Amino acid sequence: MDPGQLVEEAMKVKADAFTELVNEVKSLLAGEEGRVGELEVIGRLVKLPDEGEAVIVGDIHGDLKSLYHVLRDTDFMRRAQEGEPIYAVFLGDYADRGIRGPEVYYVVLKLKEMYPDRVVLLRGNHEGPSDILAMPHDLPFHIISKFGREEGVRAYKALRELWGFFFTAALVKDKVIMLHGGAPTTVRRLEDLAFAHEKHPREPILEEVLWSDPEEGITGAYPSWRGAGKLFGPDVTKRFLSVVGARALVRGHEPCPAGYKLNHEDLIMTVFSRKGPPYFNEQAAYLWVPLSAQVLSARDLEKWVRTF
Ligand SMILES: [Mn+2]
Repeated sequence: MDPGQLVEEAMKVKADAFTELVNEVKSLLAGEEGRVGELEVIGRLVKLPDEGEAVIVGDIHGDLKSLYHVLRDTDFMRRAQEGEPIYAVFLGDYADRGIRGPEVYYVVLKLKEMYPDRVVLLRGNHEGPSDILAMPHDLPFHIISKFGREEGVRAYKALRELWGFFFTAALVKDKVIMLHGGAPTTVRRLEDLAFAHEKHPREPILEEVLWSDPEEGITGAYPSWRGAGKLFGPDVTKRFLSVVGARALVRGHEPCPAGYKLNHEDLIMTVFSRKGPPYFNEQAAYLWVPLSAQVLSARDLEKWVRTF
């Protein structure tokens, strides 16, 4: 199958097949622990090897066209099919604020089903726990428009259950930590991150991973204007990177006019992979990076950024 066929399938899919796919991927993710191909799964943290290449995709927010562009540009499906060591890491926020949320879900879940040891689906704040739902949340509207009320509600409920199985973070040891929002303030060891989902809401780790944003010129962390998560300073980033054993933090969550940006003395790279309203970024971006590349800071990733 090629990306064009997959997108066509996503447009035509019936409610039953959609919900069945969601449930299949849920079982698949629930069973991922320990070795999954070359991946190593601990709780809801996944470690990638330091060979092969990774396509790292930021927020898509229902922009099926941009997702199609990334798949076509990288030839990800053919490469994965032929057993090339290529990985796709999605940084979360698949739906809301764009009209093709259900279709985007269909595509990424189908990729996970077809290439389970090559696709990593991270959790964004739009896939958060039910006590901190992101707004605006227009996914239910688009699902019901596509499938009708009764079957749409069933499909939506299945998706809500699926979110709890998405990964919190992905790590390439000594190089890059990938997550949706920001560096949590209270992580003392890697396991705190790996099992953040079990500690929510007693501890704020998962909330901060999904919701936080880097802020320049501050020390420590402050409450966020978003109403969840924090605004954190470079000292928090440095401490977090040393605790998890990485040199750069790659995250999505914030729209960037150029599709990507650097923060905190080049320790953080934000990638935003969607275009169109309600955002005003002229370019979108994703990363296509050899996992063997030397990474001493996020600046070393800049040459692997692809804008469109
Ligand atoms: Mn977000």
